Amino acid sequence: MTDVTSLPRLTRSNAPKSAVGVVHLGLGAFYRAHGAIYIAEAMEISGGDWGIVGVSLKSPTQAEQLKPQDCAYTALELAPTGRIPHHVEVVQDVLVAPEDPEAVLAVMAAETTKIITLTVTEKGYCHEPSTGRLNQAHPDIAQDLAEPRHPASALGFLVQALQMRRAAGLRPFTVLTCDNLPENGRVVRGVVLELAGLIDADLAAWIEAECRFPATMVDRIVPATKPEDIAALGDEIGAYDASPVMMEPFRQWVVEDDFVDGVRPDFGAVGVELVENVTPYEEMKLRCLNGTHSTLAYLGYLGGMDTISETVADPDYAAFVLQLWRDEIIPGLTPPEGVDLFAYADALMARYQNPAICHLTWQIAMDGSQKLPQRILVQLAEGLAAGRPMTGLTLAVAAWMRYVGGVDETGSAIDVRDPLADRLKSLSDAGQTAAETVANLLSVTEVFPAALTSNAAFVANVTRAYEGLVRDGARAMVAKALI
Ligand code: CS2
Repeated sequence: MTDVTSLPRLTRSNAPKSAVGVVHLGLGAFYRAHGAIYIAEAMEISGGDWGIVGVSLKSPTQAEQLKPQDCAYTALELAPTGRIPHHVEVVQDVLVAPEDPEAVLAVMAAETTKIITLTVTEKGYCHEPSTGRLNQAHPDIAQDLAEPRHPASALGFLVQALQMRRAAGLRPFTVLTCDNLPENGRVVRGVVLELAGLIDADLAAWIEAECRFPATMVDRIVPATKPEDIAALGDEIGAYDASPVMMEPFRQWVVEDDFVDGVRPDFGAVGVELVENVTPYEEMKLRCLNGTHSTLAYLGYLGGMDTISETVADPDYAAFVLQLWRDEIIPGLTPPEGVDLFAYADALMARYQNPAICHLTWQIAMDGSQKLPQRILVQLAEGLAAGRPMTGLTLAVAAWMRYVGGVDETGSAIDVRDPLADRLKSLSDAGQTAAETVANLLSVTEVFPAALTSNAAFVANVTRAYEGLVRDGARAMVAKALI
């Protein structure tokens, strides 16, 4: 294989840059493989000034990688049958918020900017998942409140930019969240209004009346890019792309059609589903896909599997997931109109099996304290209340508990990435017995709803599952769970 850095650097074509209409907060691989591509295609078909300025809220890495190639990049579609590189030029610039917050605010407040898209991950909303309220003790929110003109969080930037637009007599922008949260539009609206209200009550009233926060459901599997992906792509395209994105062929975007003054790219032309109510799509995707993804991530990782495709290649794990959909997840869902949930689940299995996608169980296992509530715990509590046994999702919770204990089945340390990692580890270590460890972890009220912690049968079952994982290991527990 050629030394990829010796190849010419990837660059833009001679096509003129499009004018900027979108600012994206939290530029990462997912958005570059999903929203950015839909927007690029919508512009190709129907025109419009929808170029994107990407903003990194913390790290300069994306800017360092993309700027030397004038923000062009490759989105590599990985099908079981072959690889298709797509050259993408929709990103016009990348800003790093801590380096130049004024530039970020200036572009967000520019009259030409109509939409702010966001992928800041679950924790970026600085809210308490169980209540949806703003976490005012969060250090970034404390900074936003202390110095609203020098914000730290995505919410702080939204509020200050809206303040600037209002002062300049401009219309607000649409805030389009693309994170995997239930009712994501309502969540971001709630925390923006709460933060704005603490800074300026009139501003909050204006945002409430004029701004729009459509809910969305986003879907595309985008595994993290590895150095070997960059090297292999170099051979294929004859250029060095320091920041390509890897993606499966499948994609879906369901968007509530509620934009400020109705102004948006021609999403309908490129397959975005514009609907009145996203909730049934969101629940289907969060529970069927993300719920089983997290389940496979913890049980797979503990079982020694590196990727999702490797995990579902094991017949017991595959049967276990099919059983989860059939007995625990689908019975709790109301399907979106015209959708057959069993066909949806079958298609998901094929996506998981795609051997071209190396999606690490470790990657999906990240930030479990922020993901578990909406992916697993809500449906678990609902299923138990409806009288279903829910033993599979209970095993998934026990696997998360075992995982955050930080030691795998061979005795090696697990690199647990989670905003609560230290606290979870101490709680786990403080337990002298399995029952104590489980009880300690269940006491984390930001994660576990009272409906579960007050359910004695659930507590006994999750404790038994945890003991089984410690004693027999994940593979044995998955096999035992099959009916
Ligand atoms: C995954 C998601 O990392 C994770 O937690 O479950 O990123 C998943 O791949 C996407 O939501 C698929 O749309």
